[in-house]
Amino acid sequence: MGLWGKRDDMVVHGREPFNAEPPGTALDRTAVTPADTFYARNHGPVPRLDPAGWRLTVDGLVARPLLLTLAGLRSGFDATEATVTLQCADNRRADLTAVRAVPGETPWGPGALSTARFRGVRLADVLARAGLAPDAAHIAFHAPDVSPSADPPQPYEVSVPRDRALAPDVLLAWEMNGAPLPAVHGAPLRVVVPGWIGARSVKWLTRVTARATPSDGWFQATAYRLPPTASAPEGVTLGPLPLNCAVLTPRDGDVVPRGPVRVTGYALAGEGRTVARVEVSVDGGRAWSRAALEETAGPGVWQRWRTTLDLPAGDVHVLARAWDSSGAGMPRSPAAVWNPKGYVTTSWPRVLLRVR
Ligand SMILES: Nc1nc2c(c(=O)[nH]1)N[C@H]1C(S)=C(S)[C@@H](COP(=O)(O)O)O[C@H]1N2
Ligand SMILES: [Mo]
Repeated sequence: MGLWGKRDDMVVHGREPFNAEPPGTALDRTAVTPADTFYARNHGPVPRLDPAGWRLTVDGLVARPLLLTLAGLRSGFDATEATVTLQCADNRRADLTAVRAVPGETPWGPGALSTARFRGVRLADVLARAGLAPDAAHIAFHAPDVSPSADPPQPYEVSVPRDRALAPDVLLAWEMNGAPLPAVHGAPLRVVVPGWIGARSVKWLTRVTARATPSDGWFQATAYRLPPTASAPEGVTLGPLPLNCAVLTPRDGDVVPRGPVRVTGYALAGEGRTVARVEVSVDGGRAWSRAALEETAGPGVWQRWRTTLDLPAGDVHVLARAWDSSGAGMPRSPAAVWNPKGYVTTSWPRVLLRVR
């Protein structure tokens, strides 16, 4: 077993803070990702919180501030369970760094996403108990892990707008795949915001604060933003995820034998949507064939796809593209979505296979 209970063949981008993604061959195997295979994205050292001494504070613009124990959360609210795909804004950054360097940021492959069954309570129920004030427009999530990469170094804190926080799919979860949350995934309690960048799903949650404005923490105000453009002079705070797809096996650069080759991958539509169609091309995008797509487990949950391609000898580029249930497709070129931090890659994936 590797670091933090992960499988030995994880692609480890950093040991401290611990950042790792599963290889495509492992991610591809099951619709729900086992805990030892689930990607890990951390900005600081993993805190070890004692579940017995842990408390959740709910404060800010509320009528009745709360101080909750884990037992109080479990017994005081209705528990619910959901299958959720988490995807980091860093997923597939390697495809952008191939266009132009993204200095200082890890070139994640297509494995910075995973799917689990989460069990917990609805954030909306907890906020209802506290009594949200009318001017509470944002809900901030605070954790004790101090990130040395933040400027200045500070604990992890981000927020989501009130409407998103109150939707019934946003959970405060203590269980993942039927077991207590592992330390590296946020024990004893984490936020789960389906369909939004993983950065909003705060681990090791200790405080929920209702505010009039977004969190002014570095991870909200500075990181996980797209820089200003002519049409968005303030920059854009990342929230909902766009449609994405990737090839998982074979891997980019693999040598494969001639003849039929099984190619697999995934597609993921954003919040509230499902994937309608995935297509694959081996001739640079002139001819396309439809891949077999796994049935959806619900909006925003990844769907795996597979196809068998008869490849000629030589170097072959496999391209993939997807459409979601609203009819939206993906931009072809990674250059079209390149940004200085390399966030939210959504262009057609392209892998090179050396057919011998
Ligand atoms: N407290 C805290 N929460 C956090 C982070 C963190 O560094 N600290 N990383 C965020 C990011 S960027 C992502 S993508 C997800 C990753 O969750 P995972 O490690 O369980 O896969 O957690 C989010 N929650
Ligand atoms: Mo992330």
